[in-house]
Amino acid sequence: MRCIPAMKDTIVAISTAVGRSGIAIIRLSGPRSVAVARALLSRQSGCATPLWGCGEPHSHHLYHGFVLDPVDHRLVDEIMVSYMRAPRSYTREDVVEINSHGGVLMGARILELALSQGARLANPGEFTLRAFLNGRIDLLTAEATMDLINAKTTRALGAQMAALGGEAAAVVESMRAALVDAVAAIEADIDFPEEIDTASDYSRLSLKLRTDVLEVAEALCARFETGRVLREGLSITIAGRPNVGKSSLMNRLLGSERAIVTATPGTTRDTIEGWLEIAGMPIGLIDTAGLRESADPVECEGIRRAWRAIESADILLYLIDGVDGLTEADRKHWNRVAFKQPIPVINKLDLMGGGGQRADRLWQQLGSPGVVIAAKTGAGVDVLRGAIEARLKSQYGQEGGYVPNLRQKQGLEAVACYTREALAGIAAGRYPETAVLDLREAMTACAALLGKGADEEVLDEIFRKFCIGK
Ligand SMILES: Nc1nc2c(ncn2[C@@H]2O[C@H](COP(=O)(O)OP(=O)(O)O)[C@@H](O)[C@H]2O)c(=O)[nH]1
Ligand SMILES: [Mg+2]
Repeated sequence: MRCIPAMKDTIVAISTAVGRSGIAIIRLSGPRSVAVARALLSRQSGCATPLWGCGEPHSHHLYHGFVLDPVDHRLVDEIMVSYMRAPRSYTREDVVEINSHGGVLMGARILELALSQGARLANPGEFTLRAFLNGRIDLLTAEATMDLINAKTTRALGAQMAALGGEAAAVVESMRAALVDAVAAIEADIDFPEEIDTASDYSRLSLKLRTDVLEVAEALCARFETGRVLREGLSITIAGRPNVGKSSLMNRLLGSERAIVTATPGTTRDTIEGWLEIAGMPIGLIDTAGLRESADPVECEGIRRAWRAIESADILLYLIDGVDGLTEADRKHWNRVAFKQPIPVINKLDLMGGGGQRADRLWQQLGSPGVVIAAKTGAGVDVLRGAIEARLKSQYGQEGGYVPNLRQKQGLEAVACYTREALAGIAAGRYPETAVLDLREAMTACAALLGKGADEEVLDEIFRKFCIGK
């Protein structure tokens, strides 16, 4: 386990690199940030003339200068540099940020020079950890920072921005406040029972606990699944007999020639995956080997993998060749995949005379309407995209708002569980002392969500997943 490091030292990391030739940012945080930077910075490129003299540089001010090697005064890079005096910085420590224009290699050289001046390489997430330990952000916001960096899609971005904007912390704070109120009221009743109209007060208190704590926690837990989908993406598998156009559809949806398309049945031997975004969600699209009886061991393995991809799919597209119509094999497969509630898709519309009528007959046979496309020409593919989008929305919930991660969901479950327990106790007329104990546990769970009193192990687990430089 990594220990939470002492914050006395000054840390440095190269944090952002836009492409190989883009701008790298070297960020220093800690009491010696200015001293370390001062040793490297020069006003002139040809000879060492201190950029910052011996006084303190202006805070929140952008300087132009050069980095020179402090040993031989050779020019390393032309830079822009800023200083953010504590506590008005990301970490609440003295922060210096050097924008290197010379790209990643130059950035790495500046990082090395900073290390030679006594800075220490930052651990993953250590800047954000310091921001948290110094009380600038709560744990929910810290986690949102990380999820933001990892966000693959605009919708994931929106959810994390909600947490970053303090929405998550505000919700948890308000649950905690409601719990504190309830505990205070019950304790007052225990201490001065004669002053309270117990029956009506307890029913009002229970109602408030139910709406302001229990239902809020439960609703957030329910959003966890959406969060999983946003973070990890979900899978759409395309399945069907050989040669119905699965690989053509894959390529069409991805907008690239990802899978090999030929007129030879059995071309796709393995599952092939590509990524796309629909309705702001990351989707792993999986093309599979055509389902049929085969004696070829390689193809058999491919078909076994196809079934596995079908079983683990979040959404299944079952593709039917519109020219062949529904074959006996299709019926068998359709029955076998029915538990997945697949979206049936008829392909090769361009080759179907009287396409509409034939499709209607097919939907009747399947007992489920679907989408008619021509993967080859792209006809109907937008309609299919729309059908997938509708399915995503009905299965994975509404847009926007804060979505908890696994740690947060477990914390919210604890809040809900203890609150439920307290409510049951109150309803059953048990000793109010036991309800207080339960509500205090729920309060502790809220505090833990915000990172209050979090122990080293918990913090270590959370910040280990950050990238270096954040
Ligand atoms: N005319 C027509 N041909 C198609 C269409 N979709 C696929 N094909 C052809 O059908 C054959 C098999 O396609 P492919 O995508 O490899 O099918 P898979 O075996 O299911 O992956 C290829 O020759 C494709 O060009 C379509 O919409 N219209
Ligand atoms: Mg194929």
